[in-house]
Amino acid sequence: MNAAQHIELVEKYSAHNYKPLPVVVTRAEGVWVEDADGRRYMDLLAAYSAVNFGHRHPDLVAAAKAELDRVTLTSRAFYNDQLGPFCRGLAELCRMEAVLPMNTGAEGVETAIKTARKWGYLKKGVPADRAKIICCTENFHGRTTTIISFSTDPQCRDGFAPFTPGFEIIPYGDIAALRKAVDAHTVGFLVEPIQGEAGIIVPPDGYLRQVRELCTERGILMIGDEIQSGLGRTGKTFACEHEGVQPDIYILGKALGGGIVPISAIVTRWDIMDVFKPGDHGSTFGGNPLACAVACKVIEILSTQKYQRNAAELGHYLFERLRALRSSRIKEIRGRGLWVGIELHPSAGRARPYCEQLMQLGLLCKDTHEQTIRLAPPLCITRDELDWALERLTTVLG
Ligand code: IF1
Repeated sequence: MNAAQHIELVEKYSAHNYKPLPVVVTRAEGVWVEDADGRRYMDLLAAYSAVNFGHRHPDLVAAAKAELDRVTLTSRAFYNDQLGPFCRGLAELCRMEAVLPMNTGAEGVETAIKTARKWGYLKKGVPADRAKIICCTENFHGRTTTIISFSTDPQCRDGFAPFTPGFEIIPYGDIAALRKAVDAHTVGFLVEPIQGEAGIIVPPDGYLRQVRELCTERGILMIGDEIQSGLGRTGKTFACEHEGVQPDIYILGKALGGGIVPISAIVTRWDIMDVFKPGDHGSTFGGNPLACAVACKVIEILSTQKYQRNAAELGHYLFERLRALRSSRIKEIRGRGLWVGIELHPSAGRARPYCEQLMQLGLLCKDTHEQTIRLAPPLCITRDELDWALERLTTVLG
């Protein structure tokens, strides 16, 4: 089948959450993907930062293949030989003590919510059923019914009520609003260190440090959703590191599975994780040997700092070149490392047509919130490949 036939088949049988670009990927390697009509594109979305180390990273594929020949899934009713090394490696990477593996990012967020609530009741003495978690406007933490209960995006919420109570929304980046919202029933503050879906929104300098101090002072858990911002994307292993901050709970996902298998996790200290007794929580695939084998290799790669360094160096170069465009169409260029949001002036029109033009020139990127073009290449991108992309970005946006 050609691309048009594939698209027709998908449209006939599958709903999806947004209108994809008309590209049917059949092969992928590094930063490059090939479509059903044999066209080649550079992937500047990296599956929303799930493909941080490039498509089909050879070491990750090899780890998956080796495990496929041994064992792929056992229940958590007994152990497997990949789970321990994975949990140790991830705890050490996060400078924490305890890991609870799940599968999707949303499951990781749900697990963090359950952890914070139970910690509030057992350790903080919050009255039963009264736990409150504070979140931010324009947040994106996944699409389960509880998570969209605290979304401020009507499209994420419309038609899915009734919603889960126990959440309060405050403006992102506003430490005074957080100070005002914390009360005796507050158990946690769930925050993206940089907001992804909202358009790569970097908070004011010092915000994360102030959040850390306030959470410590008021005895609430700082819950860092690093599912998209983490694992090298911003030029450091975690986005919180840019302010020298460690949250009480990390939520990780996406790139943890190398873009090969879904795996997510919460990572924290035992004085928080020990609120769970065996049987309190779990999942069929959580901690499965195949995903853990790949994730172990991801953690090994991250420990070299190779991709964090590349994201920092080429991210700085990318920003410099984009800012040099001095394009009347561009209102703001935001982000950190190899994670960029290019917000267009309303007068320039919506971002989608620019993404379609870029696609015609061989670049795949995604618009968000109408006016912003998101760039998030795999962190393995070379300077020559980035120059290839910048030539095309200059043609379309210059
Ligand atoms: C879609 C957005 C990005 C996330 C953060 C949790 C999750 C995500 C910070 C949930 C997932 C994905 C989901 C995908 C598109 C994409 C996305 F546009 F939705 F918002 F990346 F910005 N926390 N983000 O970014 O993880 O359950 O998907 O594994 O749903 O449209 P998941």
